[in-house]
Amino acid sequence: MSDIEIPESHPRYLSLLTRHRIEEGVEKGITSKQGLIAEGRGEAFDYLLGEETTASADAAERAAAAQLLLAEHPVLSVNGNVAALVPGEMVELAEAVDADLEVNLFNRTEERMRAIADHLRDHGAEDVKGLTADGRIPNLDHERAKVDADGIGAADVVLVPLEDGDRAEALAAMGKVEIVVDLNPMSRSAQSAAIPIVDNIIRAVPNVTDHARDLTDATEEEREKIVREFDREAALREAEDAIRSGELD
Ligand code: PTJ
Repeated sequence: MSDIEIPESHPRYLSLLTRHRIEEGVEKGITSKQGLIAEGRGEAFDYLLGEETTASADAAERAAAAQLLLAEHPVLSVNGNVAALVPGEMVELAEAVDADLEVNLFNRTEERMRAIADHLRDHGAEDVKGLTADGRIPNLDHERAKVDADGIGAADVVLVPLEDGDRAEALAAMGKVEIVVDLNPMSRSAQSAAIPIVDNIIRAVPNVTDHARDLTDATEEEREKIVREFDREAALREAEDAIRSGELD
């Protein structure tokens, strides 16, 4: 048993756990009501992908780990869904790749910003960025453009899970190397990413951390080779093919 009263052997365990966490996120003021809708959309794609990490998603997760380890200033962006679903896992990933955590919301309110920062601290985060909001993403309206100048503003590599398409495109246009986690390979976020991870965030984040730990002793050349050999077009195509054909690898 985990944090819900359902045995882990239940065939829909992961889906039920995910729903439970999102519901709890809304109750705690962390997740927006729109987050419930986003989760439903994600679940539909996950169902079509067999609710497991495909070989191509695993390759993207390894490339993401290598890219984060190569970065000068990596930042992991956290929204209301991510905070509800994988708070401790995001803190662990930040530690494994020495990245900053920054709260960055589509529907920004000061209350939710604070609640999410507190929630991350409760899960072991020491420093949480996002509340200073002294930087801007160009070409977005005021509230949606806010970032920390020394966080996402100064980052060279950004992990943006479950991101809105406009903001994903605007961040990519700023020249950031963008790693996106999104179960919809056709979304503008996935399409604008240097490394699109088409997988459930619940599986993706711990797997990126495992790869990062595995690559701790790898040389810079080895990490660069993994990033270079990752084929984003093929990853997107394979995910879309799996969804459309119903044939999983
Ligand atoms: O907390 P906020 O205010 O920043 O808002 C967050 C949401 C997610 C509500 C906001 O960014 C939003 O509306 O996003 P969209 O446009 O609905 O996009 C979310 C994308 O994430 C969709 O393509 C979903 O398929 C995908 N998604 C949903 N749940 C998961 C997921 N991808 C991976 N894992 C999931 N669990």
